[in-house]
Amino acid sequence: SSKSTLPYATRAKNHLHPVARRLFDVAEAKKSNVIISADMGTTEELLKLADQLGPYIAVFKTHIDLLSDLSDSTISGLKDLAAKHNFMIFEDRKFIDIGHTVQQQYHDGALRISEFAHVVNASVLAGDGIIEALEQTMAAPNFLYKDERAMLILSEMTTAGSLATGDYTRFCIEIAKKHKKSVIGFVATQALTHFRGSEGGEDEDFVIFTTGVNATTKVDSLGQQYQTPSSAISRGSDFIIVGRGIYAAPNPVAAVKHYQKESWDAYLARTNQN
Ligand code: UP6
Repeated sequence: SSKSTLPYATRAKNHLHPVARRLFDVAEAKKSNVIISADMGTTEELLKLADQLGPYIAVFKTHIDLLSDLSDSTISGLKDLAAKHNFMIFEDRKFIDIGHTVQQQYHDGALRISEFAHVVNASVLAGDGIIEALEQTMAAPNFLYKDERAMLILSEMTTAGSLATGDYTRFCIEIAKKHKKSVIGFVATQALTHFRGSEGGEDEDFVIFTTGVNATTKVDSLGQQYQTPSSAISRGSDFIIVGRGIYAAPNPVAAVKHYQKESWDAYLARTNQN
């Protein structure tokens, strides 16, 4: 089969990377493979959403630069809620620059991403130097969060006309294979194993985070394209990322429970557990 049919618990035991192990452990413990895309404009809204939805999600995804009032209390509030509800944090920064610059953007700087985000993502348009640079920072002997940080390569995008396809996506896989110390997987619309050919290694277990998920809507007015939770999971996504489908619903808690159930059921079906 071209996508993982193993339970999260098994993958948690076998994975080489501590951050991937923790992701799978959290999913299994909470019976959730849902990531909320918390695209809020203020700290108050962000923390309120994290506290409300925390029990039902595996990961809280931020765009920390959307906040008009980012401060110490944003970062400490997020970290406290992550501990309270046992979720991980993914900063969807989409790093894309020369190595020297992304190191500064990741660590310290205005956004202090390395302090709060267990997972970040990067674009490899400029080659694998960006991955080497972020890996260097994550692995530095004096880095406070050593072994608690990892990254995903943005290997496909959900917008109409995306250029991240075909050979570009294939290149992302090659880079990921060479950087297993820091790269645990991809942001993609599906499992990427079909790109790898027959040699696709059994020792590889890339985690797939999938954006562009909505149970009721197909597109937005700016090129976004959606698939449903069960479509994403059945095509090999491990964690679905939902923004407006949950936070803009009349009742976000009811919505997150709906997404949690649909995508967990799809996971059980894919892994033959039901
Ligand atoms: N995102 C995408 N598509 C991509 C990459 N990232 O939608 O290819 C991000 C967006 C947003 C979230 O930046 O934070 O995922 C999707 O939000 P939505 O569910 O409200 O459309």
